[in-house]
Amino acid sequence: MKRLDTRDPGFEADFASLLTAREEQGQEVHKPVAEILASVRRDGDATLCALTEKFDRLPLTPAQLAFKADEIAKACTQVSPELMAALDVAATRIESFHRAQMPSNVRYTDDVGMTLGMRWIALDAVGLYVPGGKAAYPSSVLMNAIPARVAGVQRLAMCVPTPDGVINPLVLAAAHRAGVTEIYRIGGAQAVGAMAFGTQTIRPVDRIVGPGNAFVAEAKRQVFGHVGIDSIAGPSDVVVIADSATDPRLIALDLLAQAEHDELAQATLITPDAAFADKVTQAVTTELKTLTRTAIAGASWERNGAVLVVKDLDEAVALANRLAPEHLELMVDDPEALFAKVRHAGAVFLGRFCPEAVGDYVGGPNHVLPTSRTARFASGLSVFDFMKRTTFLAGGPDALRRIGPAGVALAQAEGLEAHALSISARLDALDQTTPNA
Ligand code: HSO
Ligand code: ZN
Repeated sequence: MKRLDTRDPGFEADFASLLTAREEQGQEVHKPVAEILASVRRDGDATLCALTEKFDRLPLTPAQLAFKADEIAKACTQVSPELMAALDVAATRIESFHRAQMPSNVRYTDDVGMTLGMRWIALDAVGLYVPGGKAAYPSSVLMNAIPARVAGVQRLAMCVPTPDGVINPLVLAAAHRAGVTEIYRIGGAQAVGAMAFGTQTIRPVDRIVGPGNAFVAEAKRQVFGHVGIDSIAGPSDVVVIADSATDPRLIALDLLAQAEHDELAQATLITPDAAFADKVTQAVTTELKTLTRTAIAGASWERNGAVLVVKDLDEAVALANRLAPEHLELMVDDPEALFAKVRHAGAVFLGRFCPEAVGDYVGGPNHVLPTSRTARFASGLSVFDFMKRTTFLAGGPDALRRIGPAGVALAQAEGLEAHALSISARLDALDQTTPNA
């Protein structure tokens, strides 16, 4: 953990090192991924079955690639009623928040008599990648799938690898609750290829979303352009701004909730109170001892953790804006006053009783958020990721008379004669039919 004080002369240099992105371990994956994608494109299901046997030790026929309805129903019965109820609380809240996001179409008639507008239309088909094993978060299935369905996407295909045939039933239950329409037991670059290009049994989709390992991320990069993709997530981070009135243990737990995700995760405390900073640091050490994921959380805190002591809360928000965190907690008396000054953050959590973990599961806003300081220009997943806009223009003779000549002039200036004639020929026709107009 790094501890910095804005009053120290070396502060700017040390802070700059916090801003530099944490690099993922370099893995040369471009070539193997390109080969897998080419093979899926060429041999379809045969490649999917062969690679699933190779990587997941699971021999399948093409007919077994998709989970059957009764397998999904059975998974739901394996989940405890309490957990099914919790899933429902989360899903219901995520659904209503994303429904509130739905945009309105634009349509108006202007002073020259043209009608202009923009219509939002859902994508036809979306593919959702869900990692296997311990990285499979049922909450992320809800966060990716529900906005797509709310946006109006009719076909939502999901791929999840099942190493040795093992699947977390809660992942299937979450997919079922979220309205996923097809689920395939495949993973890796081959799953991304199948969704992008289609195979004999899997129809292609228009956009692929969801987190994955280095191979999945690279596969998404390589199919981009042929289909849309979501942004490629880096390691997760949180900035907590806290004054001394919060229990230091609660703040320590918020930092550790981030740290336990991954050794590369980054948790940062910003506080105007140096003694409080000491207490939180001690509490982190104490709590770390009892966590099940001590090794991961400890490594993250050790390598990427930071405590910044500032002169006041205004300076705290200014630094948070420079860090452009994925998550920002405002654990202070008047969080709204600070929030007014926040410009760069993926998601903000206001108030001492509103920790990020609530937002990870049951808050309602999406937990798929811009990482690695991309909150400077990017936003979390939303219904907009599953829709596109079509603009339109409607006009008659009067409007063409008013604005057509300017179009002709610009077309001539660009040397595009057919463009100019396309407009001027219509103006001529109007002159002939209504010579006195
Ligand atoms: N904090 C993660 C999401 C998550 N947390 C899933 C728990 N499960 C990235 O926003
Ligand atoms: Zn989390």
